[in-house]
Amino acid sequence: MKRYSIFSLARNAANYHKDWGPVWRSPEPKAEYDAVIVGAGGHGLATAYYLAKNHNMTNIAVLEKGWLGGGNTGRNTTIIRSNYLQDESMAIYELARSLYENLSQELNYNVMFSPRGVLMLCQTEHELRAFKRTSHANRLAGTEARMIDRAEVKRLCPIINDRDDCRYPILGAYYQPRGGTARHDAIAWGYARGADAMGVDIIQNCEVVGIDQNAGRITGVRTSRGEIKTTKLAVVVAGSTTQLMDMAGVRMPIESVSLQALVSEPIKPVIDVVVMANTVHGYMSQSDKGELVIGGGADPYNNFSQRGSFPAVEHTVTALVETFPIISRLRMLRQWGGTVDMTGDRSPIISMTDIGGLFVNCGWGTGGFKAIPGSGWAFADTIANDRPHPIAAPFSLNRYMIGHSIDESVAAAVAH
Ligand code: FAD
Ligand code: PYC
Repeated sequence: MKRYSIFSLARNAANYHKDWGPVWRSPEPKAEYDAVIVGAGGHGLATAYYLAKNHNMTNIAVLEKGWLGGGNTGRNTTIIRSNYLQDESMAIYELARSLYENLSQELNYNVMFSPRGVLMLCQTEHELRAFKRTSHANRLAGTEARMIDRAEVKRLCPIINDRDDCRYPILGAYYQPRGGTARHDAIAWGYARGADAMGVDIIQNCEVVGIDQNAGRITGVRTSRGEIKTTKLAVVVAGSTTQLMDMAGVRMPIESVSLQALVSEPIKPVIDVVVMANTVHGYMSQSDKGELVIGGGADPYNNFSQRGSFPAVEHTVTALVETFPIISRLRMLRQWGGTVDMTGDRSPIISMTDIGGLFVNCGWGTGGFKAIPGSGWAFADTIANDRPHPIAAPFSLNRYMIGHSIDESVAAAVAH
């Protein structure tokens, strides 16, 4: 892998990066691979990276219909936390969060992990009780997080409205000090560069249009750039999961909806924690550029739109303004949407299928960015060994057949 010294960085900055080469190759697809991953979002790329790194599988391809990181991975608001309710969830989200801690060193790429702390506000008695319950569960599992009172919320986030005479007064918060954010596209780029350096072919502008099988086993895929043979196929396409799995004849318990977000004009630093206000359906943090990064609930109807809509901005900002009066003075700069893949229990699917060699990783819905390193780790192990990794096992597809749901409708936070 090419490394840059401080001198070459300075030289490149001075000549506008004119001599900076691409950090991953653009190979032509080969006729055959040991494994093919569909989707170059964070989960697909992390899976490729750990397949190569942990399992020595390097004759693999990641096929992406657009550009890598151009799906939800490049559209999300980057909140990282592991304060989920169920044991199965805590295991995978905490594995991911702990891998984030050293990811820049692991990838030799600055992913800007910023453990600035995440506050989940309690603005009703019911929310207070629900988060107390989560806090007990998390502490039992060894996750570092605690309930804090209104005064501490105000100390951590001085711009918050801590008055009593409002519709949703702050009653406290559930605080995970080592939750935070990371740079979203750096996660995609870092994993892509690392996987490419180990020999993985990342092929952009290559849409999968058909899945081939024979006698119940995967034999290959048809793509916009020709046919590719493989006996192991991993579908990791978030909001497009139903269409892809349909090509293999597998019906998925997934609904696709748009989740939108927006940023304000850049301002001086005003908030150095992430705040989620789930009762009013909004959340906010500040980017390194100074923009307030703001989001709300998912669109209330199924759709595949990746655009923002004016009513969503209006709704989200109106909901948040009582808690953060400062935003009434700000201009909103841009907005966008991503197609998220929702399951009924708001937990992901990391699974083998009834078709030999067909694996699927999806259902992360509004909250999969935080899980990328842990999901890639466990999914790669599942693919390499043809059996579910212990952390992935509870998230298999058959939980919907036996009724073992992993209900995370509260922890998933933003409304959906
Ligand atoms: P994606 O990044 O969407 O990648 C899937 C890829 O598959 C895409 O690049 C797509 O082009 C490709 N693809 C689709 N069909 C085909 C095909 N036929 N052939 C080839 N390629 C194909 N999560 C958090 O943890 N914290 C947050 O704060 C957060 N905020 C969010 C805010 C918004 C506005 C949105 C939209 C999402 C948010 N999420 C958040 C959720 C998070 O972004 C996703 O769960 C996560 O990025 C999913 O990653 P992925 O790799 O599975 O999917
Ligand atoms: O999963 O924490 C989360 C989240 C926040 C906003 C969107 N998803």
